[in-house]
Amino acid sequence: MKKTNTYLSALLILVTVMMWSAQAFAQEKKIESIQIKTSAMCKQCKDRIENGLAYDKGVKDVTLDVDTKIVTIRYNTKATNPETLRKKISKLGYDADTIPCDKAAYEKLPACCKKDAPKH
Ligand SMILES: [Cu+2]
Repeated sequence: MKKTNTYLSALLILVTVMMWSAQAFAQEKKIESIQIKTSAMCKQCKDRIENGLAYDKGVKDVTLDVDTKIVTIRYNTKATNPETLRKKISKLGYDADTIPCDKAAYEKLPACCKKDAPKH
């Protein structure tokens, strides 16, 4: 009888440990990278978008390439998602893939950052 109890306790501990690690695994951060096409025109746009996103929930880092207008964002999939990130870019006044720029935010951009500005 005593032996059975010891065996059961050991089994119980094992199961508990397994459940803990399963939980820990589920909570583990998952970092993904996404590339979003924006309507950025210049260095100012780059700063505006990078600074605008850098401190957003779940964002690990943001890099915008002015030549290709593509912003690369590394983010925690548990804290944010591509749709939220695109909407945020739109709110900053820029197109983000299929989401058009927020009109009011776009109007506030300096002339050199407007989509019809000459390349500079
Ligand atoms: Cu600009």
